[in-house]
Amino acid sequence: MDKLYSMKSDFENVAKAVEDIKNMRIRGASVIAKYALESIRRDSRKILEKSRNREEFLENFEAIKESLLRTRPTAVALPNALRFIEYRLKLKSRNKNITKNELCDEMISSIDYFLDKIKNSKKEIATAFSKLIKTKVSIMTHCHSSTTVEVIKKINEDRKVKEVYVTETRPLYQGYVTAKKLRESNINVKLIVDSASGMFMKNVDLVLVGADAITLNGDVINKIGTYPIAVVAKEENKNFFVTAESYKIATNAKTGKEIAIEYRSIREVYNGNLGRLGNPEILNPSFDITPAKYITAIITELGAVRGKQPKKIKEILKKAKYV
Ligand code: RI2
Repeated sequence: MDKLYSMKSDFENVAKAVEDIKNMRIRGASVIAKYALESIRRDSRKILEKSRNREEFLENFEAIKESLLRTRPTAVALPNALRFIEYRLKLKSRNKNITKNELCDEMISSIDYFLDKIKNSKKEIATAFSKLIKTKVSIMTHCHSSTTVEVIKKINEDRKVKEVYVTETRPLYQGYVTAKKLRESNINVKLIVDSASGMFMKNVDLVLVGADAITLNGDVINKIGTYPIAVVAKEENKNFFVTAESYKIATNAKTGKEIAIEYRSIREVYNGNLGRLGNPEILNPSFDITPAKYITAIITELGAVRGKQPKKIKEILKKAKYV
C-alpha cells in the first residue's frame, strides 16, 4: 500500500502535522518539533493497532519519521528529536522479548522527555542570558524565534530592556508575531522594515536571534536576512548573540555550507502578474548562513560557545545525550 495514503488514513494527526509544517501554518524550529512529536503521541494508539508485531511497529515509526523529515529541509530540531526517539526504540528492541506495547510505551516516554527538554531549555537559556546583561539595553531581533522571545521577556522581567527593534522579516512577516508577543509584555517595540536594520544598528546595544541549525564550526543558519544583520553588527561594534537549544546542533555538518537551504514558492515573494514585471526570475531562500566570525556567542542551555570553538560545541553535544 502507498505509504502516504496509509499515513493519511491511518495516522491522521501525523498527516495533519506534515501538511501544517510544509505549508508553514506551524513555524519556528522548536515549535515544529513540538507539534510533530505531539502528533505522533496522539496517534500512538493507532500506530499500535496498525502494527501486528514489534517489527511492524518499528516500520510504522520509520514511515512516520520519513514523512516528517521531508517537510522542511533546513532546521534540525525535528530531525534531532525523531532520531532520538528512533535511537531509544532501537536500543529497547535489542531485547528480543520486548513487545510492541512496550515499544509504544518507550516511544511515548521518549517523546515526553524531548517535549520537557524543549520547554525547560528555553527557560534555562533565558535565565543564563539575562545574567549576562548588566545594564538596560536596546536590542534588535529578526524573524520570530520562540526562544529569543522568551529570553527578551526574561531580560524585561529583570527590568533591563529599554526597547526592541523588530524587523518585519519578509516574505512571511514573522516579525509581526515577535512584535505582538513582546507587546503582550508591554515591551517598547519598534517595528522596522528589514532594510532599515543597518540604519538602526547604531541605536542598539546588541542583536539577539534564534537558530534553525548550528554547525560544528559555530556557523549559524537562521531566517534569511540574519547574515547581513550580523555583518552590520560587527561593523558597528555591536554584540551579536544567538540563543538556541543544543538540539539545534547539526551533528553531521562541519560548516554552514553543508546545510541544505530551503527555497520556497516564489509566490511568497510576488503574487501578482509576473509578466508585468517582465518575467524576472524570483529567488526565495528561507535561510542564510552567518559565519562563526560574526557571532559573539551562541547561548545554549548546556553552555555558551564564543566564536569559533568547535571543541566547546563537541562538549555540548556530549552533554546532550538526547541528540
Ligand atoms: P525557535 C524560524 O524558522 C526562524 O528562522 C527562527 O529564528 C527559528 O525558526 C528558530 O525558532 P521558520 O520555521 O525554535 O519560521 O527559536 O522558517 O522558535
